[in-house]
Amino acid sequence: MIRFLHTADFQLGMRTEYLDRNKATRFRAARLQAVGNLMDLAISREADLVLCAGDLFEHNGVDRKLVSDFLSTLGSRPGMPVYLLPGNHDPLSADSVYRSDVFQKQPPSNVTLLSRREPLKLESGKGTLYPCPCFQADSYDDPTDWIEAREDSDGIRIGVAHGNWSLVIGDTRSDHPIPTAAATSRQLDYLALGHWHSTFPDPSAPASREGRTFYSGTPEPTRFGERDSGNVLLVEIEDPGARPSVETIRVARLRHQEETIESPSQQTLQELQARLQKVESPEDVLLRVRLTGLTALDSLGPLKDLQLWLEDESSFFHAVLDRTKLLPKPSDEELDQLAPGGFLRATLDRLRRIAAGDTAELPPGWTESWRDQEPDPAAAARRALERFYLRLHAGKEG
Ligand SMILES: [Mn+2]
Repeated sequence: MIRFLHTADFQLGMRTEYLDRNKATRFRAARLQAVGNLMDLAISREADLVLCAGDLFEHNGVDRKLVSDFLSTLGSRPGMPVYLLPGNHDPLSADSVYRSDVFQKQPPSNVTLLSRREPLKLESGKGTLYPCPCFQADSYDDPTDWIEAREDSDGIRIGVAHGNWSLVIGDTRSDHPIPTAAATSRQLDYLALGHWHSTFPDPSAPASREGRTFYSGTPEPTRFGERDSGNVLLVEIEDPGARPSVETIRVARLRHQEETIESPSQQTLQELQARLQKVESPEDVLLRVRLTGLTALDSLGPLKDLQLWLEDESSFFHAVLDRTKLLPKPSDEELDQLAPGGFLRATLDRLRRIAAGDTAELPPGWTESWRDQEPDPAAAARRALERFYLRLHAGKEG
Protein backbone atom coordinates (compact mmCIF):
# COMPACT_ATOMS: atom_id res chain seq x y z
CA MET A 1 0.00 0.00 0.00
CA ILE A 2 1.14 3.51 -0.80
CA ARG A 3 -0.20 6.69 0.77
CA PHE A 4 0.75 10.12 -0.53
CA LEU A 5 -0.29 13.74 -0.43
CA HIS A 6 -1.15 15.26 -3.80
CA THR A 7 -0.84 19.04 -4.05
CA ALA A 8 -0.02 21.68 -6.70
CA ASP A 9 -0.16 25.33 -7.72
CA PHE A 10 1.50 27.00 -4.72
CA GLN A 11 2.07 29.99 -7.07
CA LEU A 12 4.65 31.28 -4.60
CA GLY A 13 5.50 34.91 -5.24
CA MET A 14 2.19 35.74 -6.91
CA ARG A 15 1.12 39.34 -6.99
CA THR A 16 -2.27 40.45 -5.80
CA GLU A 17 -2.90 43.86 -7.29
CA TYR A 18 -5.87 44.74 -5.12
CA LEU A 19 -3.93 44.40 -1.86
CA ASP A 20 -1.72 47.12 -0.42
CA ARG A 21 1.94 46.30 0.11
CA ASN A 22 1.62 45.25 3.72
CA LYS A 23 -1.32 42.93 3.06
CA ALA A 24 0.26 41.58 -0.11
CA THR A 25 3.30 40.54 1.93
CA ARG A 26 1.07 38.72 4.41
CA PHE A 27 -0.87 37.15 1.55
CA ARG A 28 2.35 35.76 0.06
CA ALA A 29 3.53 34.61 3.48
CA ALA A 30 0.31 32.65 3.92
CA ARG A 31 1.12 30.68 0.76
CA LEU A 32 4.51 29.64 2.09
CA GLN A 33 2.95 28.84 5.44
CA ALA A 34 0.48 26.57 3.64
CA VAL A 35 3.42 24.57 2.28
CA GLY A 36 4.76 24.02 5.80
CA ASN A 37 1.29 23.06 7.00
CA LEU A 38 0.74 20.49 4.29
CA MET A 39 4.17 18.99 5.00
CA ASP A 40 3.16 18.63 8.65
CA LEU A 41 -0.13 17.10 7.55
CA ALA A 42 1.72 14.54 5.41
CA ILE A 43 3.82 13.61 8.44
CA SER A 44 0.87 13.32 10.83
CA ARG A 45 -1.12 11.25 8.32
CA GLU A 46 1.93 9.00 7.78
CA ALA A 47 2.16 9.62 4.05
CA ASP A 48 5.02 8.00 2.15
CA LEU A 49 5.63 11.13 0.10
CA VAL A 50 4.32 14.48 -1.10
CA LEU A 51 3.70 15.01 -4.83
CA CYS A 52 3.66 18.63 -6.03
CA ALA A 53 2.18 18.81 -9.54
CA GLY A 54 3.60 22.04 -10.90
CA ASP A 55 3.29 25.84 -10.72
CA LEU A 56 4.99 25.90 -7.37
CA PHE A 57 6.34 29.33 -8.28
CA GLU A 58 4.38 32.11 -9.96
CA HIS A 59 7.16 32.57 -12.53
CA ASN A 60 10.79 31.72 -13.05
CA GLY A 61 12.03 35.13 -11.92
CA VAL A 62 10.66 35.04 -8.37
CA ASP A 63 12.73 36.53 -5.55
CA ARG A 64 15.54 34.08 -4.74
CA LYS A 65 15.00 34.67 -1.02
CA LEU A 66 11.56 33.14 -1.48
CA VAL A 67 13.09 30.11 -3.21
CA SER A 68 15.50 29.71 -0.34
CA ASP A 69 12.66 30.01 2.23
CA PHE A 70 10.66 27.42 0.27
CA LEU A 71 13.57 24.96 0.31
CA SER A 72 14.10 25.54 4.05
CA THR A 73 10.39 24.88 4.66
CA LEU A 74 10.65 21.52 2.88
CA GLY A 75 14.09 20.71 4.30
CA SER A 76 13.01 21.32 7.88
CA ARG A 77 10.83 18.18 7.57
CA PRO A 78 13.69 15.93 6.42
CA GLY A 79 11.82 12.68 6.94
CA MET A 80 9.15 13.48 4.33
CA PRO A 81 10.18 12.94 0.71
CA VAL A 82 8.87 15.69 -1.61
CA TYR A 83 8.71 15.56 -5.41
CA LEU A 84 8.52 18.84 -7.34
CA LEU A 85 7.23 19.04 -10.89
CA PRO A 86 7.86 22.13 -13.08
CA GLY A 87 4.56 23.53 -14.46
CA ASN A 88 3.69 26.12 -17.10
CA HIS A 89 4.40 29.01 -14.70
CA ASP A 90 7.74 27.59 -13.61
CA PRO A 91 8.81 25.48 -16.62
CA LEU A 92 12.20 23.84 -16.85
CA SER A 93 13.41 26.35 -19.46
CA ALA A 94 16.93 27.78 -19.59
CA ASP A 95 15.99 30.52 -17.11
CA SER A 96 14.10 28.14 -14.82
CA VAL A 97 13.93 28.86 -11.12
CA TYR A 98 14.90 25.20 -10.69
CA ARG A 99 18.22 25.91 -12.45
CA SER A 100 18.95 28.95 -10.26
CA ASP A 101 21.97 28.98 -7.95
CA VAL A 102 19.90 28.91 -4.81
CA PHE A 103 18.02 25.82 -5.98
CA GLN A 104 21.13 24.03 -7.30
CA LYS A 105 23.40 24.77 -4.34
CA GLN A 106 21.58 23.33 -1.40
CA PRO A 107 18.60 21.22 -2.35
CA PRO A 108 17.47 19.52 0.86
CA SER A 109 18.05 15.77 0.83
CA ASN A 110 14.32 14.99 0.98
CA VAL A 111 13.56 17.08 -2.15
CA THR A 112 13.59 15.58 -5.66
CA LEU A 113 13.06 17.67 -8.76
CA LEU A 114 11.10 15.77 -11.40
CA SER A 115 13.16 17.04 -14.30
CA ARG A 116 12.85 14.20 -16.80
CA ARG A 117 10.10 12.42 -18.60
CA GLU A 118 11.23 8.99 -17.55
CA PRO A 119 10.04 6.46 -14.96
CA LEU A 120 11.35 6.99 -11.44
CA LYS A 121 11.22 3.96 -9.17
CA LEU A 122 10.45 4.84 -5.56
CA GLU A 123 13.16 3.77 -3.13
CA SER A 124 10.52 2.18 -0.93
CA GLY A 125 9.87 -0.25 -3.80
CA LYS A 126 6.16 0.53 -3.56
CA GLY A 127 5.78 1.91 -7.05
CA THR A 128 6.97 4.07 -9.90
CA LEU A 129 6.44 7.74 -10.68
CA TYR A 130 5.79 8.91 -14.25
CA PRO A 131 6.69 12.61 -14.18
CA CYS A 132 5.59 14.91 -17.02
CA PRO A 133 7.45 18.17 -16.37
CA CYS A 134 6.74 21.26 -18.50
CA PHE A 135 9.78 22.49 -20.43
CA GLN A 136 8.03 25.60 -21.73
CA ALA A 137 5.05 27.75 -20.82
CA ASP A 138 2.90 26.71 -23.79
CA SER A 139 2.57 23.48 -25.70
CA TYR A 140 -0.05 21.69 -27.76
CA ASP A 141 1.52 18.31 -26.98
CA ASP A 142 0.15 15.79 -24.52
CA PRO A 143 2.74 15.71 -21.71
CA THR A 144 1.84 12.10 -20.85
CA ASP A 145 2.41 10.62 -24.31
CA TRP A 146 5.83 9.20 -23.43
CA ILE A 147 4.51 6.84 -20.74
CA GLU A 148 5.01 3.21 -21.73
CA ALA A 149 2.88 0.15 -21.02
CA ARG A 150 2.87 -1.52 -17.63
CA GLU A 151 5.56 -3.98 -16.63
CA ASP A 152 5.33 -6.28 -13.64
CA SER A 153 8.22 -4.60 -11.85
CA ASP A 154 6.49 -1.18 -11.90
CA GLY A 155 4.35 -1.72 -8.82
CA ILE A 156 1.81 1.06 -8.31
CA ARG A 157 2.02 3.48 -11.25
CA ILE A 158 1.55 7.17 -10.44
CA GLY A 159 1.60 9.85 -13.13
CA VAL A 160 2.33 13.50 -12.28
CA ALA A 161 1.47 16.13 -14.87
CA HIS A 162 0.62 19.78 -15.23
CA GLY A 163 -1.82 20.93 -17.88
CA ASN A 164 -5.34 21.19 -19.11
CA TRP A 165 -7.41 18.03 -18.78
CA SER A 166 -9.23 18.12 -22.12
CA LEU A 167 -12.78 17.42 -21.01
CA VAL A 168 -14.27 19.97 -23.40
CA ILE A 169 -14.52 18.74 -26.98
CA GLY A 170 -12.81 21.06 -29.40
CA ASP A 171 -10.70 22.76 -26.73
CA THR A 172 -7.62 23.96 -28.60
CA ARG A 173 -5.78 25.80 -25.86
CA SER A 174 -2.01 25.53 -25.67
CA ASP A 175 -1.70 24.74 -21.98
CA HIS A 176 -0.36 21.22 -22.22
CA PRO A 177 -3.55 19.29 -23.12
CA ILE A 178 -4.00 16.00 -21.26
CA PRO A 179 -6.40 13.51 -22.91
CA THR A 180 -9.54 12.67 -20.94
CA ALA A 181 -8.62 8.99 -20.75
CA ALA A 182 -4.89 9.48 -20.10
CA ALA A 183 -4.88 7.51 -16.83
CA THR A 184 -6.51 4.52 -18.54
CA SER A 185 -4.56 4.61 -21.76
CA ARG A 186 -1.22 5.03 -19.90
CA GLN A 187 -2.18 2.30 -17.42
CA LEU A 188 -1.71 4.59 -14.43
CA ASP A 189 -3.17 3.76 -11.04
CA TYR A 190 -3.38 7.48 -10.35
CA LEU A 191 -2.72 10.63 -12.35
CA ALA A 192 -1.92 13.62 -10.12
CA LEU A 193 -2.69 16.83 -11.99
CA GLY A 194 -1.89 20.46 -11.42
CA HIS A 195 -3.03 23.64 -13.22
CA TRP A 196 -6.67 24.04 -12.16
CA HIS A 197 -6.90 25.83 -8.84
CA SER A 198 -9.98 24.05 -7.51
CA THR A 199 -10.17 20.40 -6.50
CA PHE A 200 -11.63 18.42 -9.40
CA PRO A 201 -13.52 16.19 -9.59
CA ASP A 202 -14.91 16.13 -6.05
CA PRO A 203 -13.46 12.84 -4.73
CA SER A 204 -16.50 12.31 -2.48
CA ALA A 205 -18.98 12.54 -5.38
CA PRO A 206 -20.27 9.08 -6.38
CA ALA A 207 -19.23 9.61 -10.01
CA SER A 208 -15.58 10.14 -9.10
CA ARG A 209 -15.15 7.18 -6.73
CA GLU A 210 -13.90 5.04 -9.61
CA GLY A 211 -11.71 7.87 -10.83
CA ARG A 212 -7.95 7.82 -11.17
CA THR A 213 -7.38 11.40 -12.35
CA PHE A 214 -7.67 14.36 -9.99
CA TYR A 215 -6.67 17.99 -9.62
CA SER A 216 -5.79 18.72 -6.01
CA GLY A 217 -6.20 22.46 -6.56
CA THR A 218 -4.07 25.05 -4.81
CA PRO A 219 -3.68 24.65 -1.03
CA GLU A 220 -4.18 28.39 -0.48
CA PRO A 221 -6.78 30.23 -2.62
CA THR A 222 -5.37 32.61 -5.20
CA ARG A 223 -8.33 34.77 -6.21
CA PHE A 224 -12.03 35.50 -5.96
CA GLY A 225 -14.34 33.11 -7.75
CA GLU A 226 -12.40 29.87 -7.20
CA ARG A 227 -14.97 27.14 -6.70
CA ASP A 228 -13.12 24.77 -4.38
CA SER A 229 -9.52 25.83 -3.78
CA GLY A 230 -7.65 25.48 -0.50
CA ASN A 231 -7.42 21.69 -0.36
CA VAL A 232 -4.88 18.90 -0.66
CA LEU A 233 -5.68 15.28 -1.52
CA LEU A 234 -4.60 12.31 0.55
CA VAL A 235 -4.42 9.30 -1.76
CA GLU A 236 -4.18 5.64 -0.78
CA ILE A 237 -3.66 2.78 -3.21
CA GLU A 238 -3.55 -0.80 -1.94
CA ASP A 239 -2.06 -2.65 -4.92
CA PRO A 240 -1.31 -2.12 -8.60
CA GLY A 241 -4.67 -1.88 -10.38
CA ALA A 242 -6.63 -1.21 -7.17
CA ARG A 243 -9.04 1.68 -7.04
CA PRO A 244 -7.44 4.69 -5.29
CA SER A 245 -9.12 6.05 -2.21
CA VAL A 246 -8.94 9.86 -2.26
CA GLU A 247 -9.67 12.17 0.66
CA THR A 248 -10.01 15.95 0.37
CA ILE A 249 -8.40 17.78 3.26
CA ARG A 250 -8.91 21.52 3.70
CA VAL A 251 -5.66 23.30 4.57
CA ALA A 252 -6.22 26.94 3.53
CA ARG A 253 -5.92 29.75 6.01
CA LEU A 254 -7.27 32.63 3.95
CA ARG A 255 -10.76 32.50 2.46
CA HIS A 256 -12.19 34.52 -0.39
CA GLN A 257 -15.83 35.40 0.05
CA GLU A 258 -18.07 37.19 -2.40
CA GLU A 259 -21.51 38.65 -1.77
CA THR A 260 -23.74 40.08 -4.45
CA ILE A 261 -26.71 42.27 -3.57
CA GLU A 262 -29.07 43.10 -6.40
CA SER A 263 -30.81 46.46 -6.33
CA PRO A 264 -29.84 47.13 -2.71
CA SER A 265 -32.25 48.73 -0.30
CA GLN A 266 -31.56 50.04 3.17
CA GLN A 267 -32.99 46.80 4.55
CA THR A 268 -30.91 44.42 2.41
CA LEU A 269 -27.74 46.39 3.20
CA GLN A 270 -28.42 46.24 6.92
CA GLU A 271 -29.13 42.53 6.68
CA LEU A 272 -25.86 42.04 4.82
CA GLN A 273 -23.88 43.92 7.44
CA ALA A 274 -25.53 41.94 10.24
CA ARG A 275 -24.61 38.73 8.44
CA LEU A 276 -21.03 39.85 7.82
CA GLN A 277 -20.59 40.79 11.46
CA LYS A 278 -21.11 37.12 12.30
CA VAL A 279 -18.43 35.78 9.91
CA GLU A 280 -15.94 33.66 11.84
CA SER A 281 -12.26 34.69 11.95
CA PRO A 282 -12.79 37.72 9.67
CA GLU A 283 -9.04 38.41 9.84
CA ASP A 284 -8.61 35.46 7.44
CA VAL A 285 -11.27 36.56 4.97
CA LEU A 286 -10.86 38.51 1.76
CA LEU A 287 -14.30 39.89 1.07
CA ARG A 288 -15.79 41.47 -2.01
CA VAL A 289 -19.31 42.86 -1.85
CA ARG A 290 -20.81 43.51 -5.26
CA LEU A 291 -23.80 45.75 -5.73
CA THR A 292 -25.71 45.40 -8.96
CA GLY A 293 -28.94 46.63 -10.49
CA LEU A 294 -30.49 49.93 -9.51
CA THR A 295 -30.64 51.96 -6.39
CA ALA A 296 -32.62 55.02 -5.42
CA LEU A 297 -30.53 58.06 -4.59
CA ASP A 298 -31.87 58.14 -1.06
CA SER A 299 -30.07 54.85 -0.30
CA LEU A 300 -26.63 56.26 -1.04
CA GLY A 301 -26.30 57.17 2.65
CA PRO A 302 -26.52 53.53 3.81
CA LEU A 303 -24.18 52.59 0.94
CA LYS A 304 -21.51 54.94 2.24
CA ASP A 305 -22.05 53.65 5.78
CA LEU A 306 -21.52 50.09 4.59
CA GLN A 307 -18.43 51.04 2.64
CA LEU A 308 -16.94 52.83 5.64
CA TRP A 309 -17.64 49.88 7.90
CA LEU A 310 -16.26 47.34 5.42
CA GLU A 311 -13.11 49.12 4.42
CA ASP A 312 -12.17 50.93 7.63
CA GLU A 313 -13.90 49.47 10.65
CA SER A 314 -14.48 45.76 10.07
CA SER A 315 -11.67 43.35 10.88
CA PHE A 316 -11.58 41.51 7.54
CA PHE A 317 -8.14 40.75 6.11
CA HIS A 318 -9.34 42.71 3.10
CA ALA A 319 -12.78 44.02 2.20
CA VAL A 320 -13.99 46.05 -0.71
CA LEU A 321 -17.35 47.33 -1.86
CA ASP A 322 -17.69 47.15 -5.62
CA ARG A 323 -20.36 49.58 -6.86
CA THR A 324 -19.20 49.75 -10.46
CA LYS A 325 -22.23 47.74 -11.62
CA LEU A 326 -24.73 49.71 -9.58
CA LEU A 327 -26.82 52.31 -11.37
CA PRO A 328 -28.81 55.08 -9.76
CA LYS A 329 -32.54 54.96 -10.32
CA PRO A 330 -33.59 57.92 -12.52
CA SER A 331 -35.14 60.85 -10.68
CA ASP A 332 -38.58 62.19 -11.60
CA GLU A 333 -36.91 65.02 -13.51
CA GLU A 334 -34.78 62.59 -15.50
CA LEU A 335 -37.88 60.54 -16.30
CA ASP A 336 -39.68 63.67 -17.46
CA GLN A 337 -36.80 64.29 -19.84
CA LEU A 338 -36.56 60.71 -21.08
CA ALA A 339 -40.27 60.06 -21.44
CA PRO A 340 -42.02 63.40 -21.44
CA GLY A 341 -45.42 62.05 -22.50
CA GLY A 342 -47.35 59.81 -24.83
CA PHE A 343 -47.92 56.07 -24.64
CA LEU A 344 -44.50 55.33 -23.12
CA ARG A 345 -45.02 57.74 -20.25
CA ALA A 346 -48.58 56.53 -19.62
CA THR A 347 -47.36 52.91 -19.43
CA LEU A 348 -44.46 53.87 -17.19
CA ASP A 349 -46.69 55.78 -14.80
CA ARG A 350 -49.10 52.88 -14.64
CA LEU A 351 -46.24 50.48 -13.87
CA ARG A 352 -45.01 52.83 -11.14
CA ARG A 353 -48.46 52.91 -9.55
CA ILE A 354 -48.66 49.09 -9.61
CA ALA A 355 -45.14 48.91 -8.17
CA ALA A 356 -46.34 51.16 -5.33
CA GLY A 357 -49.13 48.67 -4.56
CA ASP A 358 -52.08 50.24 -6.40
CA THR A 359 -54.19 47.21 -7.36
CA ALA A 360 -56.76 49.38 -9.13
CA GLU A 361 -54.18 49.75 -11.91
CA LEU A 362 -53.94 46.02 -12.61
CA PRO A 363 -55.03 44.96 -16.07
CA PRO A 364 -58.57 43.54 -16.17
CA GLY A 365 -58.73 39.80 -15.71
CA TRP A 366 -55.30 39.71 -14.03
CA THR A 367 -56.35 37.41 -11.19
CA GLU A 368 -57.49 34.64 -13.54
CA SER A 369 -54.84 34.75 -16.22
CA TRP A 370 -51.51 35.74 -14.58
CA ARG A 371 -51.72 35.03 -10.89
CA ASP A 372 -49.89 31.71 -11.12
CA GLN A 373 -46.93 33.30 -12.86
CA GLU A 374 -46.90 36.59 -10.98
CA PRO A 375 -48.34 36.17 -7.49
CA ASP A 376 -46.98 39.59 -6.48
CA PRO A 377 -47.89 42.17 -9.17
CA ALA A 378 -46.11 45.01 -7.32
CA ALA A 379 -42.81 43.06 -7.37
CA ALA A 380 -43.32 42.16 -11.02
CA ALA A 381 -43.89 45.83 -11.84
CA ARG A 382 -40.75 46.83 -9.93
CA ARG A 383 -38.71 44.30 -11.90
CA ALA A 384 -40.17 45.57 -15.18
CA LEU A 385 -39.34 49.15 -14.19
CA GLU A 386 -35.78 48.18 -13.29
CA ARG A 387 -35.30 46.56 -16.66
CA PHE A 388 -36.68 49.66 -18.30
CA TYR A 389 -34.40 51.97 -16.29
CA LEU A 390 -31.39 49.80 -17.06
CA ARG A 391 -32.18 50.11 -20.76
CA LEU A 392 -32.42 53.87 -20.36
CA HIS A 393 -28.94 53.92 -18.77
CA ALA A 394 -27.57 51.69 -21.50
CA GLY A 395 -29.08 54.04 -24.07
CA LYS A 396 -27.43 57.04 -22.43
CA GLU A 397 -24.03 55.30 -22.44
CA GLY A 398 -24.37 54.36 -26.12
MN1 LIG B 1 -0.58 26.11 -14.53
